[in-house]
Amino acid sequence: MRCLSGIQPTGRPHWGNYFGAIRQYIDLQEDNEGFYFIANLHALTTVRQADALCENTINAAMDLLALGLDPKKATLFVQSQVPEVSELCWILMTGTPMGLLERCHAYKDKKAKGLAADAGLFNYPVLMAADILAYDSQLVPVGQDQIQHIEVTRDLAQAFNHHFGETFVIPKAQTLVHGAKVPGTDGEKMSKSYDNTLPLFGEVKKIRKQIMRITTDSRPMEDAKEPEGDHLFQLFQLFAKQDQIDEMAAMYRRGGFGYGEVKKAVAEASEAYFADARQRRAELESNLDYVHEVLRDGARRAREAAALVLSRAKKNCGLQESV
Ligand code: AQP
Repeated sequence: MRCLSGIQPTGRPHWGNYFGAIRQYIDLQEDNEGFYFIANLHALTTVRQADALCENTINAAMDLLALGLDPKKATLFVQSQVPEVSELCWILMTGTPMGLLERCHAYKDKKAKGLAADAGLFNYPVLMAADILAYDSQLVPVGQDQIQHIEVTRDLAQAFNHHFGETFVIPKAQTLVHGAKVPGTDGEKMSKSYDNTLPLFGEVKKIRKQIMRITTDSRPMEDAKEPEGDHLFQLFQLFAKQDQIDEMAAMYRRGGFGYGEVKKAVAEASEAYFADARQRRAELESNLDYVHEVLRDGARRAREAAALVLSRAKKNCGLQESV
């Protein structure tokens, strides 16, 4: 199956990005054809410093490689290095109803907060549709927050196919049961813009402090607590094995424990879980030529695939290559 997904270079990746999406990329690369990209065109709507965007982009590539994305099994590339996608975006935009985009949550939420939204944010779902459709993607592994955007992709592809004839493959989203919506330190969805993230990489001591600051309820220690619905328990679940999860759930139900104990368990489990990736990340930092080579090769392969779909779309809608 052909799989595709992207991650924005808007800052350091967090547990939500990994357990919602990146872990799926790594699993899927074994038996599928994967295209994974650093979404720098999307990030340009929020990162407005050129140096920072460049640095974040290469950092995101190192993060994915360190976490286990294998360039021999999957194609890793930078979005802006495939200009075919931007051309396809325009073609899709010509048939996109305004109402469809007005209903999209990224834009709606920003408007609701009274923040200024630009055309880039408004049209974000169309560029995302182009990203997905340009590679004939069948499966899009993502977190729950992206489901609506994939529905938009499906709508746009179906409308185009209906109007101009069979052109695009209709993709499906895939989310995981544990990980579709990872909570942040305040219990809301973990998100860079809510400032409640726990990063994958960075100073261990600093991350431990952030874990110790996770908000909890103020019920007395001796009270029994329900594990389900408790965001600290949900974070523990991401790292622990089933017998450890069962043990922790029983401890919650018995009561008589402190949340500090759970936080310590989360810190230890997460440090052990990401230790190898941390080591690989340090090695990649001193091998930047390799990272650039992977991205160059990835862009070449991605362009080849996207050019085929763009040419099909242009032919079908009457934009002949030669007249
Ligand atoms: N909390 C989350 N739980 C599960 N999955 C998540 N994803 C993001 N947050 C969670 C998934 O990570 C992938 C990459 O997403 P992105 O690069 O678009 O990152 P993002 O959504 O911009 O991350 P943030 O932190 O939420 O940034 P802002 O605040 O800018 O929106 C996607 O598959 C996403 O579903």
